[in-house]
Amino acid sequence: MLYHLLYQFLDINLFKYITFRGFYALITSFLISLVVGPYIISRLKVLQKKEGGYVREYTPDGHQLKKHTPTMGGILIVVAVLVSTLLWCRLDNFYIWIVLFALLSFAVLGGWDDYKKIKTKKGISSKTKFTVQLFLAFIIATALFMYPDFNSTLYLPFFKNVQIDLGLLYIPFMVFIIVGTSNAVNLTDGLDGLAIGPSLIAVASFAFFAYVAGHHKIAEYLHLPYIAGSGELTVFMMAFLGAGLGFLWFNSFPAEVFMGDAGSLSIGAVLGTVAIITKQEIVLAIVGGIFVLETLSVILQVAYFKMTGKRLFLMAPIHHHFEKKGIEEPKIVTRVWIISILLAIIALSTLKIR
Ligand code: 57M
Repeated sequence: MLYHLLYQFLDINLFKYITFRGFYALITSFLISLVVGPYIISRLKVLQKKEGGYVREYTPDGHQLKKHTPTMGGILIVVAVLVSTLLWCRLDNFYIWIVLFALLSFAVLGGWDDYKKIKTKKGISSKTKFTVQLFLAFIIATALFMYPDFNSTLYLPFFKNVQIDLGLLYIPFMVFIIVGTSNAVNLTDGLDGLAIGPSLIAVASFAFFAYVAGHHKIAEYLHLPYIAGSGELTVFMMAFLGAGLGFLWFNSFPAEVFMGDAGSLSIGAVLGTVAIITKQEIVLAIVGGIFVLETLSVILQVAYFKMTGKRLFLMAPIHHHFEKKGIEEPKIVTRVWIISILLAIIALSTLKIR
C-alpha cells in the first residue's frame, strides 16, 4: 500500500526499491510479532487451559512437561506477515496474492486441526487434512500454470543446459512440492525452535532467490530464468523473516508457545509456492534438507518396521532418536540450525556452479 501511496501517488522514489521495502517489511513484522505475541499467547493459554493440554501418549518423557504449552502460535506469524505485506508490498503483483492465498489457506486448515486437537484431543482426520491440502495446492498450481508468463520448464541446479519441459505434468509436480513441503515442516515441528529455525534460513535464502529471479541483468548473468515480477516476493519473504524471528523469540527453548499446524502447514506451503515461482524447486530440497531428512526418517522407520518388525531409529522423526539417545533438546535444535545454514550456503552456491 505504501508503494502505491508514496511512490506512485507522491513520487517518493525511495519506496520504489525492493531492498528498501524488504528491510522495513522485516522490521515491521518483527515489531508486530513482539508486540502482539504476549497477547496471542495469553489468549491461546486460556483456550487451551479450558480443555487441558495435548501431548501424544507415546512420547519421549520430557514432552509430558510440555503439556500446558499453548499451540496454534502460527497465528502470530500469519498476522504479522499479513499486516506487513499489505503495508510494504506492491498489491498489483500477481505472485503476492498467490503466496498470500497459500499462507492464509494452509493456516486456516492448520488452525482448524489445532483447534479440534485442543477441543477434542483428536485433530481432523489425516485423510480430510490431506485431501484439503491437495485441493488447495491444486488451486495454487492451476493459477500459476494459467498465468501468461508461466513456463512449464523444470530447471536443475548445477546443470544450466538441462531443462525439462513437463507440460501439463507440471501441475501435479507443483501439487507434490507444496503438499510435500507443508507436511515435511509439520513433521519437523517436534522440538522448541526445531521447525522455525530451518524455516527462517530457507525463507531468507528464497528472499534472495526471488530477488535474483526478478532482476533481468542478474538472472541473465547467472544463467537463471528471469521471472518478471518475482522480485516483489523478496519483500514478502523479508516480512515472513521478521515475523518468524518474532515467533522464535517466544518459541525458543523453553517454548512459551508452539506454532501448531497453523504455522507448520502454512510455512511449508509458502516455501513450496515461492520455490515454484522462482523455478528453484530442486534447490528447495537442498535448503530444506532438514525437512527432507525428517520425512525420510519416518518413511524408513515405517518401511523397516513393516519388513523386519524392528525399529531402524529409536524413534522417528529423527529428532526424537537423538532425544532418546540422551542429547538435550537445545543441543539437537542448535545443531539442526548449523546444518541448515550450511545447506543454505550449498544451495546459494548453485547460483554460481552452473
Ligand atoms: C507433527 N507434532 C509434534 C505442536 C506443533 C507418522 C508419524 C511420524 C506422525 C508424527 C506426527 O504426528 N507428527 C505431527 C509433530 C507435537 O507438536 C505439536 O504439533 C505441531 C506441529 N504440527 O506446533 O503443536 C509435539 O512436539 C513437541 N514440540 C515441542 N516444541 C515445539 O516447538 O516440544 C512441538 C513444537 C508437541 C511437543 O511435545 O506436543 C509431535 O511430536 O507429535 N508422529 C510423531 O512425530 C511421533 N512419532 C512416531 O510415532 N514414530 C513412530 C512411527 C509412526 C514412525 C516410531 O518411531 O515408531 C513422535 N511424536 C510424539 N510422540 N509426540 C513420537 C511420539
